[in-house]
Amino acid sequence: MKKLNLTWLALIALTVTILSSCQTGESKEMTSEPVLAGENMVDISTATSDLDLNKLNLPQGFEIDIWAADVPNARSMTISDNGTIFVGNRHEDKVYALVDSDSDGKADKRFTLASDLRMPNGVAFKDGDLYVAEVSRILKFPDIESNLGNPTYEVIYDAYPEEGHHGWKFIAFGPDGMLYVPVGAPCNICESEDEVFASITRIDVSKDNPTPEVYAHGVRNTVGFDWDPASGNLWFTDNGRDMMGDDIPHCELNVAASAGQHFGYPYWHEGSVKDPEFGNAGEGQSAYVQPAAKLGAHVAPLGMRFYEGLMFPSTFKNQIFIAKHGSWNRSKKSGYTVTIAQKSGDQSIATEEDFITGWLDDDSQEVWGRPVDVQELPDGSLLISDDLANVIYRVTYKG
Ligand SMILES: [Ca+2]
Ligand SMILES: [Ca+2]
Repeated sequence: MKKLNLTWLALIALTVTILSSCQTGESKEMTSEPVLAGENMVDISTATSDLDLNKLNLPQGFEIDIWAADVPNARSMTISDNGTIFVGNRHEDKVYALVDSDSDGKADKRFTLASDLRMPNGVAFKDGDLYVAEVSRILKFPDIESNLGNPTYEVIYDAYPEEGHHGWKFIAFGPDGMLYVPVGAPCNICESEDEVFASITRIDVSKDNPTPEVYAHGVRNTVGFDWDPASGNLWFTDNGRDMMGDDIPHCELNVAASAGQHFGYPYWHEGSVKDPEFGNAGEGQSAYVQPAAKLGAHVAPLGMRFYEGLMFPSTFKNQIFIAKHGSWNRSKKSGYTVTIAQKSGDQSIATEEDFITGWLDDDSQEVWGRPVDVQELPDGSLLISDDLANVIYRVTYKG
């Protein structure tokens, strides 16, 4: 017996040694973090939230409910061909996949696809693969739908700036098949020698060694964009500078009709307000693209999408839903709404009105929810992510 025990101990010791050395050797080469099937999934079908949705005001005929509870720091969203919703984080380090497997209008499975990422706010889906933007890296999760329980990723680009200030990203694929990736200004207000700051870049991720190019200049910090289904033009939100008082400058809704345009930052704000510090360093006002709409000062417009569904009344078709995250330093809070911006024909102007209010109590100044992104489901209902309440809402139209 004693001899057998010693043999077993020797075998165990040898196995541990081999495993340790393998792990040490592999960890230098690994670019992905495999998760065993099942370990990364949580059943959220019975997850509940104590939010009082009766506090929210919607137009006649619309209803709002919780689509997914318990989604920590729910930020930007994208949808797969199968209807899986992917959600990024800003203050947390994870990316989630949410699945409504029984099609009852509520998510029931939450997969954690990766952890330990740096502000993985941006998510985009193309040809079966999920792309995630951290601050300086673009990650690709190949064939993600087949690997929700066993996700791996590869780093396809790692040379975006490391600056954390406005470093979190919204990403999306354009009609040209390129991935559009903004790089925010690394400051409240500053002029940078590197043209990649305060820009929207695009990058061809189908290439082996993709290199980004600047598509739009003078964009302080966009955290949401989409392409007009009619014109193909890129529309994007932009967050205005701080420390010029409560009411200027406005945050913006912009249209980029072609590559190479300049949208004013840091020289001009909201199209017509010259920056007191940097204004004289730039061109005259007419050198810069005017915003399509002024959205209010400090309201923090983030996600925006053109509505292409059939569930809502036809007047909503091809109009723009905008999630306003809300002010952080205005003396009286503003934003904390979802709005609808109506285009004026093919022109690059729009008028805006409230679609959902009530997350902010104007009298008490208390806030219980902050909309981040909007995403249409195949049935035409609309999802809204909330990184304060840690939920995703679903808006339906009952008529
Ligand atoms: Ca379900
Ligand atoms: Ca501008």
